[in-house]
Amino acid sequence: MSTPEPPEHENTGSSRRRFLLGGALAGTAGAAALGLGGALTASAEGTRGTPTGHGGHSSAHGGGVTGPTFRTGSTVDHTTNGFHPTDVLRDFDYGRTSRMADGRTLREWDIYASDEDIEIAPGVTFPAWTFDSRIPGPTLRCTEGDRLRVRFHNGSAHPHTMHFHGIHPAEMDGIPGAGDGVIEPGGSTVYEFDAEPFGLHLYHCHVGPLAEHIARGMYGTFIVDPKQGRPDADELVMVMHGYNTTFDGEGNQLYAVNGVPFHYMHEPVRVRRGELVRVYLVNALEYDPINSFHLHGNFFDYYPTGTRLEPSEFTDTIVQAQGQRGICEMRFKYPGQFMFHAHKTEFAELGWMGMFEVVE
Ligand SMILES: [Cu+2]
Repeated sequence: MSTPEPPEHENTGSSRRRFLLGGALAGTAGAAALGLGGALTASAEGTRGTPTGHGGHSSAHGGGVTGPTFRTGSTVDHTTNGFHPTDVLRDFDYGRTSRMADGRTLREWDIYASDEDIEIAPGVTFPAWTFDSRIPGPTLRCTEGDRLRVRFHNGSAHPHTMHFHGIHPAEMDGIPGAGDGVIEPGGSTVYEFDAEPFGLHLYHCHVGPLAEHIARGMYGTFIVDPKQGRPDADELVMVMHGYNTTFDGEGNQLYAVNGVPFHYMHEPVRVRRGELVRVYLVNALEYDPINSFHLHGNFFDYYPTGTRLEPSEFTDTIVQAQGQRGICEMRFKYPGQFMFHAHKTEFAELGWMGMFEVVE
């Protein structure tokens, strides 16, 4: 069976505070956006000549065989950001639970949209629009057949919604013109529906211009566990995405998993040799048609969308278009460090790479 459910999750005060502050912060977002291209350049200049640790040729632009200079070495300020990508990996939000008259489980969440300046590379802040002040938004988790009630509060200066993938009534679809439609700044609504089908899904804002609302950071993982559970495993969430720091809608300048480019190069994902590792892999990347996941030194079972209990493939590389997702299950035979990255090498070199550290 799946890992036992932890005690009831409590929404932190910080989400609420940020909700209240959202309107006040919004005024600075535009100015930050305008300065971002310069900031990225300034960051590269600032690290010119910094040793990169591999002893290879390092060009003036921090490239060469070592890639960007922030791939190794300096990191972002996670405390100021208010979330940490290592914690995001295993942070499952089961909501507040109660029993309904018919015996089913009711799960309730309060989710807050807010505008946040997030440091995505050393010295580079991105004016993000977020769910619960983080990128990606919280991983909402339930069991098939549960009743779900999501109260959405818009503390951002922009209109937003929450659109869930899954099977639900039209008025709960979280798009303009359906149910409460677009939720204006300061407004709120309730999305309520049953959890189906079991599998790995996602949610995201569905307000136009849709590409920008998603690219700004408004997406998260939505896991519906099968009633019978899945075998015990060390479970990890990885949301693939990008940052279009120039806001031109032409591709992305940085790529990441769980909010910060290169993060798992600085802090490898620690797993145990021989233990089943289950990665819930979601592609939320905007502006590029496909993304991919490649694992070194190992193969994995792949369950597309997680809606079947039998894998479709045993492989070391999969591709996902935007909105596609799937479960990767692996066991590491050998200890040591093993890379994982987009096999679109351009994305890897711009941040979408990391390491597993396999320990005994
Ligand atoms: Cu939005």
